Amino acid sequence: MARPTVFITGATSGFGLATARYFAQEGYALIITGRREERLRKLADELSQLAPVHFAAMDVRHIEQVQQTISELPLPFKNIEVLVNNAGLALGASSADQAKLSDWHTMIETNVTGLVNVTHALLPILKQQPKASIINLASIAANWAYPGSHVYGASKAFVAQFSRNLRSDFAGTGIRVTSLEPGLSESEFSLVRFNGDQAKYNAIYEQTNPLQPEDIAEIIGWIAQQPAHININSLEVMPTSQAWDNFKVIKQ
Ligand code: NDP
Ligand code: 8X3
Repeated sequence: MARPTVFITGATSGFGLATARYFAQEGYALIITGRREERLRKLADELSQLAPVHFAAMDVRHIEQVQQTISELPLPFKNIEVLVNNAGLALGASSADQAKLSDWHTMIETNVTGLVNVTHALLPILKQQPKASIINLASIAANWAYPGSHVYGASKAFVAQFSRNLRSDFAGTGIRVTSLEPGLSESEFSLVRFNGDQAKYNAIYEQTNPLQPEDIAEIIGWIAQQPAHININSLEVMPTSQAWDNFKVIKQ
């Protein structure tokens, strides 16, 4: 029997890379994507000992690249059962009035348009499977406001609501949909957010024992491997060191 295939966006780093390693161990065929082709090639070399791997460099913001990747899939990789919509980023954490408009546009184009591009392009394939999963990486920032989150959190709120709406459309079909909402997690995410500033990266994670990409990969694998009659609608996960703060009241 053909292996089930998982399609992962943003597999060059962090959650996506750990998820590729996880599914390779579980006997899936892998389609790994991202913009950094050299990293994809290296990961494909590593994982092809365990599983069939196809890699394609693509930018999720560009629908023609997404469509080309899908149209050029080799036959053994067409049986896509799991889509992990993981590619995404935050840029900056200053207050809204200090933020760059170009950063806002990049976050919307990647986290919203990119995720929508990949989902739309893969739905015809996912619909043909008796059992399929779309696992969307939202964030705790979708659910909770915090200073400096502005467009990042709003883009992830889109992901969470889009997931619920897809879930409504596909209720009773083979397609399950999940919004996965992690909190503080150690990855290149914070290097990207702080424009490569290692000191800021260190400050974010020090003494926090944050979630690791492998933690999230295992959760993604668990969601995908639920029996066909179970849909995990949403799942918020934080390290034990993280929790909510009080509402702030500004005395005037
Ligand atoms: P990383 O920065 O480690 O990984 C992000 C991945 O997204 C990279 O593989 C990157 O690949 C890819 N990516 C970014 N932009 C594009 C693009 N335009 N086209 C294709 N791929 C792209 O971050 P994480 O692994 O931590 O984050 C993964 C997801 O999880 C993101 O959506 C993030 O918002 C979300 N998340 C992260 C949390 C955290 O604290 N780390 C917490 C909650 C959610 P490349 O640069 O090669 O294209
Ligand atoms: C990333 C988690 O806390 O930086 O999605 O918003 S946080």
